[in-house]
Amino acid sequence: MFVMSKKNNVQLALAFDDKYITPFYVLLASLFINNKQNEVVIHTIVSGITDKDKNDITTYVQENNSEIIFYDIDLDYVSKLIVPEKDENPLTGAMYYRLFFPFLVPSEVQRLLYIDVDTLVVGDLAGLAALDLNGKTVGAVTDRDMPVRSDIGIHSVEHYFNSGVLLIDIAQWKANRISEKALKIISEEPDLIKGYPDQDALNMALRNDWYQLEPKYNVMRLYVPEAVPKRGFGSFLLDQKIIHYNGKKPWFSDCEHRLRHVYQQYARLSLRPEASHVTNVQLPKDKRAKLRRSRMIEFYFDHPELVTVWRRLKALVGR
Ligand SMILES: [Mn+2]
Repeated sequence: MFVMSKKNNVQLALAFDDKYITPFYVLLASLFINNKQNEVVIHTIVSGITDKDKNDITTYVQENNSEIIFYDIDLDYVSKLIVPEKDENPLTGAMYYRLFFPFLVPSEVQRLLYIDVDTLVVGDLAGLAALDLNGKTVGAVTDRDMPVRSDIGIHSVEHYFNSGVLLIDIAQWKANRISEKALKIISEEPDLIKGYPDQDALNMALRNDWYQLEPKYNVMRLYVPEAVPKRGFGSFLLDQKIIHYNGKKPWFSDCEHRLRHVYQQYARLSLRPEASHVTNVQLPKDKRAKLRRSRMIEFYFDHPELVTVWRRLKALVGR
């Protein structure tokens, strides 16, 4: 007799404001396409969208056999927290929403997987949701893009994590008062914040208390092997779980993430196919040159036959 196996349960947390509703839809498309075998519950904090938007989202989630819960937080409180200006990657107060989930989710939720909405879920998340954290409060991936922060006791690149994917042990997070500590740093010691405020503060609050996840759970710009040609990405992607467009976003022409085209693919499969459009960005001269250089390197790796041509040319010239 065929017995239906019990579906694996994945408790996800997503937070965004109205500026990110389109990438949110693209993320949902990628999530549902790759997690049909799981029972997915989506815990959501959102601001600036209409009730109709919420209804549309709920309908879409239910059509995909999943559940979504919206939570309200004190937006006045959040609006008082600092939001540093970063011209290349504009920040909003929504980055702080992640700190509130542990107090909002139902008590039966023990494990919560928070992911940014500038991500795509390209694999099955069941394994991650059930991963052993070796007694640590969160699981996260090292962020190699950030400078070493010896001033806050983080002496190696390895020991600073990216806050875009956080596997959270709820009970331990609450017991160790991680949100309280992070919020205190943000509001009382703003001089310690050098990079992304939520991420810096969480790295301080969770120092030596996070479990290093494999890069496939948060595939940032620097984690994509440059030398893999684009046509070889199919097999590379099979092993990845979450792509994170940290830095420049894939809907802008100056995105440097090697997997930016994957966003366009999922956008076309989403309820917002127009999201596959890439907006052209006018860059200052120096940045234009830098981007052109990085595109040329990609072109070189995408066309391995060029290597042969290049060698032959050099041989002809005789040097
Ligand atoms: Mn992000």
